[in-house]
Amino acid sequence: MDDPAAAPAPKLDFESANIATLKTNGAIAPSMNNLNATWNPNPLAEGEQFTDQAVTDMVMEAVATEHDSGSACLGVTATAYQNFYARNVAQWMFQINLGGAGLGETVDLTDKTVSIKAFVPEGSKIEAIKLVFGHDGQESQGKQVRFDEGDGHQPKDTWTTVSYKYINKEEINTDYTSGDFDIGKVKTITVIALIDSGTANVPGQTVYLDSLDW
Ligand SMILES: [Ca+2]
Repeated sequence: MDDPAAAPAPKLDFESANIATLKTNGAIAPSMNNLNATWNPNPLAEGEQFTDQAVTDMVMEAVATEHDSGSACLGVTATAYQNFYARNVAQWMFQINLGGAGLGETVDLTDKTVSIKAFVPEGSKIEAIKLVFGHDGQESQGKQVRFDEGDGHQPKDTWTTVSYKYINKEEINTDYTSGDFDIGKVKTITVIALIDSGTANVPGQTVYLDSLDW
């Protein structure tokens, strides 16, 4: 039955019925990408090396106590590791593979505003979330949506829209876009959860996600 009062369903509604399948087929997974992190507390001891694994302990599970769409959401919990390139940032990265999620092997996101709903629990150390589009080793990073204290920052413990619309690599709404990135060929959408005063690894950082759309 069509309900004209109901909001249209998002392209990907995380629900108890689909999260296990999305995990099994790799449609949702930790993202290693190229934002390398260290497993070790900082500073590194002499002779210690950074590894290339940005996420090692990610748990992805259906959560029925919170949702933006449907009746459940996806809880993602992982240790936020110190960013190799930005030493005052700790983060974890979670990837949605669009093909595995049934949204298309390569997706043209030209002129599309891609959004996901995020819920950062009160007490979480996560201070910001952003979206990254990727394909074939290329990426375009959106701007952070901030959840720490201060003017214009989003509150925790409520559903908040995190979105990114790519314009071009020079635009101020991208944090970084690689040289051969093509918005017409997007294969992955990555969610980065950041602790921007994090100078060491921070375990057990959860964000609830729901309602990917564009
Ligand atoms: Ca849902």
